[in-house]
Amino acid sequence: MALIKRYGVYLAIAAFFIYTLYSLSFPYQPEGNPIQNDNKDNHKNGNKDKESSKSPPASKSYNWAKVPINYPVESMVTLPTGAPAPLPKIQHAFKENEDATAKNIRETRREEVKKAFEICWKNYRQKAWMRDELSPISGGSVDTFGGWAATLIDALDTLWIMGFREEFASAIKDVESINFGSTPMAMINVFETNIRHLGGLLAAYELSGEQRLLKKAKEVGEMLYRAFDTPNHMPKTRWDFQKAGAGEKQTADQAALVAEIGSLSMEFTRLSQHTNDPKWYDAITRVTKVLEKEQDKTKLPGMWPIVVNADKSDFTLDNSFSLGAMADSTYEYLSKTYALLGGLEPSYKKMYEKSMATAIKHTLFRPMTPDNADMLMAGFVRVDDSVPTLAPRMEHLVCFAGGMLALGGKIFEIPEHVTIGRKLTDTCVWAYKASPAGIMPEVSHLLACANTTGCAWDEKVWKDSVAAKADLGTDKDPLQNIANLRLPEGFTSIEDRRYILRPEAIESVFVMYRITGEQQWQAAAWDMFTAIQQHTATDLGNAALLDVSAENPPKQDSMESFWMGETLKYFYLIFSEPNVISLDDYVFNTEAHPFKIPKPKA
Ligand code: DMJ
Repeated sequence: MALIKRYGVYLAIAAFFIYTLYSLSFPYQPEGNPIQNDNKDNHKNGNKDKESSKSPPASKSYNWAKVPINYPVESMVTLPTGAPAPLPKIQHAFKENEDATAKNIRETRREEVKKAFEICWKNYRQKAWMRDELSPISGGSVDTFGGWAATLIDALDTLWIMGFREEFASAIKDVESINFGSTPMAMINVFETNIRHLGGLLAAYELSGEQRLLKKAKEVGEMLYRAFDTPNHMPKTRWDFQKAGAGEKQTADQAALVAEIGSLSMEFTRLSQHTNDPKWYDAITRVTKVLEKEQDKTKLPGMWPIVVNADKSDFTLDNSFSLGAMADSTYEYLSKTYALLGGLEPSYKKMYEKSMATAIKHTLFRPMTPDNADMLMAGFVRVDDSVPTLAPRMEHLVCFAGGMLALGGKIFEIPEHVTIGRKLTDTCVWAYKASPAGIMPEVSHLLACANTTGCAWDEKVWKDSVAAKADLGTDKDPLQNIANLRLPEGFTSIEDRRYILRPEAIESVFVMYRITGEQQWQAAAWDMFTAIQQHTATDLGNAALLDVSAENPPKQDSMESFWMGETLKYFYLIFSEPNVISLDDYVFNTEAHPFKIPKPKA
């Protein structure tokens, strides 16, 4: 018992520390920030940001392929051999002859998305080239992920898919010049480097066949491989690059976010497949084996908690579970890695089925909304004394789950998952529509029905829940106070009102469209795109928003690389012909980089 108490305190501290780190990477700025609220006064911000825009000095440079390994593995797990098994058909059987009017509308919309991308690309090239991000209001630039041109690498395959072939070709020589052996940053986020840089380079290589990109992917792979050089071969997640480069011994983290441990399998598998070097597949298989071993031992068997002890390979201590932030892509990668391995590694299927059975049972709730729509959302579960309690939380990040379940339902032929995927995606589309800006907030809570089969809208119940939660006290006019909270009907609180150009909602809408062929998803996508463009577009690109519940949301001088790598790519693809990056041929990594699914020989 004393041990449990000690671990409980330790975990709480570790979780708080990690959550703080996570929040710091997406800092909230108050509404009154003049940088955001006075776009006319940009020159001031420009000056300020330009100073901070100077490239910081780079560190010593390491040739990662030659940095000695402290804990070599005794034997290597190799890629499964044999002919890939055929996957069931994923995409809807689209008609060859598209109606002329529908085609015209679709193509016009696709071109609008392309134009938005082009503005961002040109300004990134002109004002922030080789830096991680363009600051879309001031025209400054920042380094957030190693200083290795994150936006350039993240956007490469989007360039290719959108047909900007000259820009693609002319960018390659600059990609070649990126030095992954050196960084001005103290710590490297292994997960982000993996999904953005390694994923981006691999997908751009696959699409173009350009060997120089595979060479760069290998360089990133050599670097990331050193993060696995720990006694138990579990990776460091926030990684001291300099110490590792100097050959210092390292141990895996005692408190790591499960998403940062569990979302390396697609890229590492793919790198081994392309290089015929098994070491990356070996590295990731060691993590997969721990996930498999721990899956039934956690406080919510079937799912893994948000914080895990990688150093002890113990994933059983934390009591928080979610399909959303800090866990998300661990679940996403199960079905997709299965597909990438040609269906030859059954453990990914088993883990998908078990984890989704638990998630469906414990994390889903039906929101109570004025139109009584039959929808679902995935919330946040805490387990105390073996009793799970579900909080009806909604994150923008969790909106990927609709697409994940719909795709998993197709891959593994589980129709119920496709139905649930649709209902989850419906809630995200509804949340966009319900918000005054037409864009859903980053984090909120909804009013949940008592069960997932449904309940009728009750305005009084909603208002009472809002009042109780907000502790509106004994003010004379509690209803006016509710209005001041600026909550759309059905929302009980909004904890984070930002929209930081995230892709998850359009990602699921895109998957639902390709799987069902229903035009309603294109219509929903267009509403989302027009709202996002209306509020986020700047002269130089698109900016994150601070408050989507304001009619004119104030902007933040930030444009993460996933806007061009991921969000705009999904918007473009939903208005493209369905055979462009077909879901029958590709799986997307969690940063929307498409990898080709191996097929059996005809
Ligand atoms: C992206 O980097 C990836 O989609 C990741 O899985 C989650 N966070 C961002 C986008 O919101």
